[in-house]
Formats: sequence, C-alpha cells, structure tokens
Amino acid sequence: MEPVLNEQFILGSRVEGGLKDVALKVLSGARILPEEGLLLYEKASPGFLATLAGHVRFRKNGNDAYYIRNFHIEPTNICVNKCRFCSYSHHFSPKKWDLPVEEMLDIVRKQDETVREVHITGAVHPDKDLYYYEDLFRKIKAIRPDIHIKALSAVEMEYIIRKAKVSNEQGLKFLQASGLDSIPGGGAEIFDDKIRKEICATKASTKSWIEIHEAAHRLGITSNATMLYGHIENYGHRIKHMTLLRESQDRFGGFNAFIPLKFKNSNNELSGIREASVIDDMKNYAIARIYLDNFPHLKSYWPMIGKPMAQLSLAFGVDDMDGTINDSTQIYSLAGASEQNPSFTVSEMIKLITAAGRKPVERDSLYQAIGNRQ
Ligand code: V47
Ligand code: SF4
Repeated sequence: MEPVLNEQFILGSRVEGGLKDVALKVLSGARILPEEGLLLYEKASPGFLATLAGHVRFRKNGNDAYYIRNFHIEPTNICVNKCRFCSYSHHFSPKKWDLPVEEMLDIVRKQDETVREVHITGAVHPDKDLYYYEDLFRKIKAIRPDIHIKALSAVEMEYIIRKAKVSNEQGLKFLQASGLDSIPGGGAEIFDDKIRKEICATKASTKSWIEIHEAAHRLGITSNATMLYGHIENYGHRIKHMTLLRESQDRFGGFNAFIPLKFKNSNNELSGIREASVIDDMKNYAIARIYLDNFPHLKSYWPMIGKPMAQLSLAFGVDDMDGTINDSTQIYSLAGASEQNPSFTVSEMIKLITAAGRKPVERDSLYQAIGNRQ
C-alpha cells in the first residue's frame, strides 16, 4: 500500500515549519540540501522520517523488498592496516587465517545451483596481489560460470593496483576479464580526512575510494557504497559522506545500493564508545533514503543489526535485505553482533518480509527479479 503522504497531509501536520518545507520538497521530487539533511537529523521524529522515507522508497521500488541467495568468502584477516574500529583483522581477532585457494574453491563447490552471488572481501594481506585475485576469480568461474563475483573493497583494490603499478582502469579491466562482476561497498567508513586519521589512518583515502568506484563505473562495473556510523563522527560528517556519494552518482550512476553500517563495539580499539541506539539506526536509514535521491536501493545488512532490526528497517526506507549468506561471514560476529552464525533460509526471509507488509522479491546481483522459488 502506498504511504499516505500528500501536500494536505503535510500542511495539516503539527511538525515545525522548516521540516514541513523539507517534506514538501521531497514530495515534489526535488533534491534536499545538506542543511536540510542536517535539519532532519537534528529535528525530525522517527515517525515523520519513516513516513517521508516510505514515500521515497515506494516511488523508487514500490512495495518490493529484495533478497538474494548469496554467500561470502573471506580469504584472509591478515591486514597491513590497523583500523581502530575493526575486530576482524588479525590485530584484534583471536583467530588468524589465510585460506588456501583450494579451500575457497571447495566453498564454491559446496553451494547449490540456486546460489547466484559470491561476495569476496577480507583484509589487505601484504603478500596478495592483482595476479592472485585474477587466478582466484578465473578458478571460481571455471567451477561456476554463472555465479556473480562481487569482490574486493576499494581498499583492497587500491593496494593490489598500486602494487602492480598500473592505473585503476588497467587493474580493474584485468580483474573484469578474469571474472569480476561488481565491487562491494566496504572501506568507505566516513569521508572526512580528520575522522579517517583517527579511525583508519593508513587505509585508502576518500579520494582513492571514490576514484576506484568511478573508474569501475566507467567500465560498466557497478558497485555499492557503505557508511560506517555511530563512532566519533557527527551528523555533519554523515551528510558530507552522503553528499560526496550523491555527487559521484550524478557523474557516472554506477552505484546500486547504499548500506549504512552500524559501528559494533566489541573487541576493537574503539570499544569504549557506546553503540548507536535503535532510534538513531532507523532515523539514519530514513535520512539516507531521503537524501540519496539518485541511489536506486537502500540495504540493511542483517548480520550487523540482527534480523528483527533489519525487519523494522523496512519501515524506514529500506528495500533490500541482502541475502541468505549461509554462515559465511565473520566481520560482525567478531565485533559482537547478535548473529553469531549468520544464516537465513529463503522461507524465513519471505516470512519476515511478508510480516513487515512488503512483497518479497528474489533478485540477482543487478536487482533483476528472478521469480520466487522456495
Ligand atoms: O569497510 C568493520 C565495516 C566493512 C566493523 O557491498 C565494521 O553489499 C561495524 O563493506 N562495526 C566491510 N562495521 C563490510 C562491507 C559490506 C557489508 C555488507 C554488504 C556489502 C555490500 C558490503 O565492515 C568495512 C567496515 O566499514 N566494519 N568493522 C565494526 N566493528
Ligand atoms: Fe584491515 Fe579492513 Fe580491518 Fe581496516 S577494516 S584493519 S583494512 S580488515
């Protein structure tokens, strides 16, 4: 059902004038300004944001809520960087691994034929290079030519491309030829030099992250974008982050989904910081949906926030639940997420989406509906 939102409804509501103006702007399909985004963070109630984001979500995706049959491979957690929020790398995790290629191929062989996407991301291992991943992608495609390879965050990309002394275009083309289909959204954190210096001083800069994604978009490789929130940043930083993404999307249009990632505080150097509240999580989804008017999809990542919160996020602008995952990621369980062995069956996913009043739609990696099968 379409959210009840029209000019009269807004004008008759009790919200303050500034917020009414923003709502009328959103209703007319106009883009809101950074200061208006900030006003939403500072003044808008969760109910107001849910209604407005629901309107935008409906305009873009109707009542559909997407999911995909996917799994992750995390090749290694040995990392040249030491990001202070990270519980996954060998610096803070009780486990240390560097999977042999054969072991990763066995993970691929184990998947049933309905699984359509592998998400490959890990740490920035000092010994891995462009040729290592080229070989891995080729071997995966030899086993499953139909599988979509979404791999290597811009941070991992930057390291191996720089090491190979080639341009971003050359490096990406080389990987594309070996089977890379799209790029995940990791490594973005917060696009602000001062914050990056505090939380992830040595990893790829804002500029490099955006350059790699834009080079990919020019080659027809689509990607996602994340934002790590709820640590030392403020609302202004979040707006700046989304403004840079919105501008980039205006240039090349290659982003599929925006994925807010809630900072989890177990077992890392920022453990003293209290995690964001559920209200802040939901407001953040809604504002992202309203602000990023040129992003087709907004994803809530359930291994991070848990299934009940992901279900709730469907009322705050989210249209994408990521996928089944099949207990194949440890990034969030190591950071203290409630989902210690993240796995979703398709029937459970369908039930959860339906109970939220939305239509479950199985998708491929490029958001084409593929018809529901149980
Ligand atoms: O860049 C690391 C984040 C990201 C913590 O593209 C943390 O579909 C919270 O990018 N608390 C990697 N977050 C994961 C990622 C991703 C996830 C799901 C889907 C997609 C996609 C991409 O995980 C890192 C960092 O921002 N992260 N540690 C932590 N303690
Ligand atoms: Fe390494 Fe990524 Fe963890 Fe940073 S967030 S330490 S780059 S694995």
